[in-house]
Amino acid sequence: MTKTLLLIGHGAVDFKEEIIHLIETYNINLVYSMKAKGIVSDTHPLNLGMIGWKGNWFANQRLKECEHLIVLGSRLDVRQIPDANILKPFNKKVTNLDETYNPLKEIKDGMTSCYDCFGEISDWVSEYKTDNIPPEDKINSTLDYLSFYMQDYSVVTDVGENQLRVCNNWSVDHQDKFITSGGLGTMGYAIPGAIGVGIDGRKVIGIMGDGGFQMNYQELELINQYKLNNIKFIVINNHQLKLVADFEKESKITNTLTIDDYSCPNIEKICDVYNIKYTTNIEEFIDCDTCILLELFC
Ligand SMILES: Cc1ncc(C[n+]2csc(CCOP(=O)(O)OP(=O)(O)O)c2C)c(N)n1
Repeated sequence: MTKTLLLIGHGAVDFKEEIIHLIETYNINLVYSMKAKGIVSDTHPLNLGMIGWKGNWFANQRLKECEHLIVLGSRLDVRQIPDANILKPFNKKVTNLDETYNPLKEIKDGMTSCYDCFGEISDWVSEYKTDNIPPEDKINSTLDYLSFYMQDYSVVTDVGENQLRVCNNWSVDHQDKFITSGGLGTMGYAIPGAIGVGIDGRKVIGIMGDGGFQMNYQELELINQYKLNNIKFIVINNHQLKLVADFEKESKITNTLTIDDYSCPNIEKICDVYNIKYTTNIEEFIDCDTCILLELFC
């Protein structure tokens, strides 16, 4: 029995139903790249989560261990496959369906030839999906808790560790509910991005780090001006530009200015001048019916 795994990227966005049909028919696990989050609900038992640098530990494990990786709509970006050797162990076979033909279109057209590449029904499946690293992390648990109680909200992430925390711990049931700048990696995106999503009344939460917050917090004035009470914000304040700091450490770069030479002003005071409610209390954040900013320290 071949250990088969399906990896989807954003190119698969229009094929939600077909993908669900395939993984359920062949009983295979699914992993995804960042931009494909939500195409298949995070609560689907065969969905193991996001792969890549700081992705879901278990999804990455399965990526390494599988014998046949079927890739659909993903460019196998360096953040997803940082080391091409991941694709080599066990003489792994990689079928990139994008490069050949569009199999799901064929399914839509009533053809069945695409099923050939899936082979036999697999018994190499797992429903285990919550093993993020570190599993006991308080911020990750808070995001998980909030996503459960705020399912009617969409999330807009900034760039950095905060973004990856959301990818791994904020459960979404639809692609439209997860908005991120993806490969563009634009810090400062979360506040104006959330305004863009929420301007017509949609409930939305912008989630960012303290670095990203400092790049565009002047846009809070727009919230104040137009009384956009359907928009909320979370700032994960770790007093550093964490993602780059981690990258520098892993690359053995010793002058980590992202930690040592970085500072952040008092976010509560900034909220005050923009007339935005501020809290560190999770329940107050959930219950509040006006715009509110939750600061989580770590
Ligand atoms: C405009 C811009 N400048 C710099 C970067 C490079 N960069 C990517 S992540 C990151 C750190 C982000 O720090 P913060 O917003 O505090 O989030 P954290 O990683 O700490 O969660 C930096 C500097 C970028 N992506 N965009």
